[in-house]
Amino acid sequence: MSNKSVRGRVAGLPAWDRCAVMGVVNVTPDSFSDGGRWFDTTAACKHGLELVAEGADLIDVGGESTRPGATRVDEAEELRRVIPVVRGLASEGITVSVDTMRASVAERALAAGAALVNDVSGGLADPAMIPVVAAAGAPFVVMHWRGFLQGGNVPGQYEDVVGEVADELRARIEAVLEGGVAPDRIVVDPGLGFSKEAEHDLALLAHLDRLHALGHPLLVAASRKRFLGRVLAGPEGAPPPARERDAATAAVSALAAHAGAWAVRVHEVRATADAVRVARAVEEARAPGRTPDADSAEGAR
Ligand code: PMM
Repeated sequence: MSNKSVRGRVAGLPAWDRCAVMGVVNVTPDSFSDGGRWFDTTAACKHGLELVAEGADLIDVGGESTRPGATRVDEAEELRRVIPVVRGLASEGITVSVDTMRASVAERALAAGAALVNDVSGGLADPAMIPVVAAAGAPFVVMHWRGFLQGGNVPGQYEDVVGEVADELRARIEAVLEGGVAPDRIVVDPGLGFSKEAEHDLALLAHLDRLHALGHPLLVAASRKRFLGRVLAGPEGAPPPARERDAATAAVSALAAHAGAWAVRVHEVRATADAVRVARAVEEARAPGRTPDADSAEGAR
């Protein structure tokens, strides 16, 4: 997948002919940009359905905030938050991803109808995660988060952030493959904002081609993140609050789609749904009739 127009396909998920839109439903009281808004099952399911109506292709359901300083929720509480929402959305025919670092939550979510496991620790948080995902034959998002083992969002020190993130992701991919997850079910994610400063996030976005060279579809999750606040504020200004970063998020969605990302993960779907469609139309104008996935993997099952 070194060609930037080839975004790949993930076995076990539907095939989209453009960059997919992953809408976020955080069933948490404390996530950095939407904490507390969908903190009950009914509100969370309703919000997921709204995001699909606005153009989301899949919905990522999470029950634990990873904001700096957040304390971990216990397993019972995470299950209580996540499982009914996964079940509710999956029963509506929606493709659901579960955002969790716990194997038990992943396992129960897959049984409740989730199609994809999104683990921000890349399988490091829970040694049972990779075996559970492998046994279920589920697709798995491997995200880069160097600080995880050092206790969370410690500031990252990088000489060459793109090269180091690529190398560290390669090592995680090898571990996940060794654990029995099929190569065509692995998605990689640079982990924007996770132990990274604004300059690191921007460098990664500028060089998505080097992450594509890892040979797996790429998920880009820039939505409302700190680096966008920094860009919008300029060197001296105060960053706008998270919920005023949606236009900037949509700009990143267009850039990521144009660079060949498989999917973008966003809180506000409508503008990003438009952005990825415009990116697709421009691609089509460049090479009429050629879908980006035409020459990769076997497609949805
Ligand atoms: N970021 C957050 C949560 N989950 N999952 C992936 N794969 N990549 C990310 O960058 C990521 C994530 C941060 O919290 P949010 O849910 O409020 O965006």
